[in-house]
Amino acid sequence: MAVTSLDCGGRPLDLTSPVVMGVLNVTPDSFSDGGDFLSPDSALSRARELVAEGAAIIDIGGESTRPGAADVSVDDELARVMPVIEALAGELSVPISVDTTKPEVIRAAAAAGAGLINDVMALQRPGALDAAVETGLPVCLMHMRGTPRNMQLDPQYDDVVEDVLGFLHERVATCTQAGIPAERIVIDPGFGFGKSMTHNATLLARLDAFNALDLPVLIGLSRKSFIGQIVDRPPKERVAGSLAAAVLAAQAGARIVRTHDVAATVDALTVVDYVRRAGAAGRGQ
Ligand code: 9MG
Repeated sequence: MAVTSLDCGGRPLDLTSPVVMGVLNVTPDSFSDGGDFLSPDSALSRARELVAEGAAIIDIGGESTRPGAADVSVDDELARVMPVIEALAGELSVPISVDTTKPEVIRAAAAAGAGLINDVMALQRPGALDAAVETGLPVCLMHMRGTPRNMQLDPQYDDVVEDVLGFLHERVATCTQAGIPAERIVIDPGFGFGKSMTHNATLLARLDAFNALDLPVLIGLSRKSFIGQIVDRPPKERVAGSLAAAVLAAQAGARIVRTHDVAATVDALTVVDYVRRAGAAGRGQ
């Protein structure tokens, strides 16, 4: 991978080892933690906890992207995320990512000190690409088939890996042509976003194919229904299943793991990285 560090608005995110992105949903309706951190005070203390547990970056979102989620207006999304970003940007030692698809939120969050734009629509909403270019920040381009409202209604692919890779390849080309250099681009296959159980499993089994784009890969599988259906557990009891998926992803080369369960994921990735480095150095001979 050519990119080993991201400049998140002046805060570096070192990617020489896999890192953890802590999830902070300031929403009433996210599938796992909806409503838990809706008040600014509870969101701030959760962010501090995530950093203390070892998160290298915090992803703050004000619009649920779970299947069937309702749209949120620009004003409501700004009212949810901006007080939290404004309060945390000057305080946290790690960069803040804003999970949004809206140009107005991209601009406001960047002006308030956010360091990365995490867009589940890969900057396809009208105006989003221009807004992202203006900020000069790195972006995470995620694949989604459909919209959160309809994405799980029988998604179809010819070859899920080739189709998702092709989409990301096209979005990366569009972004670089618009003025976002490759050094500022992260890609994400979008687990759970318009994918069946088989699609998700195939993407995870063949995740190493995404290294072909020579860009950092981010994955989000934490507590998702893909894990829940395998282990037959509700969201807050899917930690062990999510860790297994995070380990498989890191083994395949994923550099950023988005998770609700930061401390456990940091430990799991630390073990993966230790073993990888020992293997690379030829220790134990
Ligand atoms: C906001 N959000 C929810 N799930 C996600 C995932 O898998 N990847 C990214 N980049 N963002 C996500």
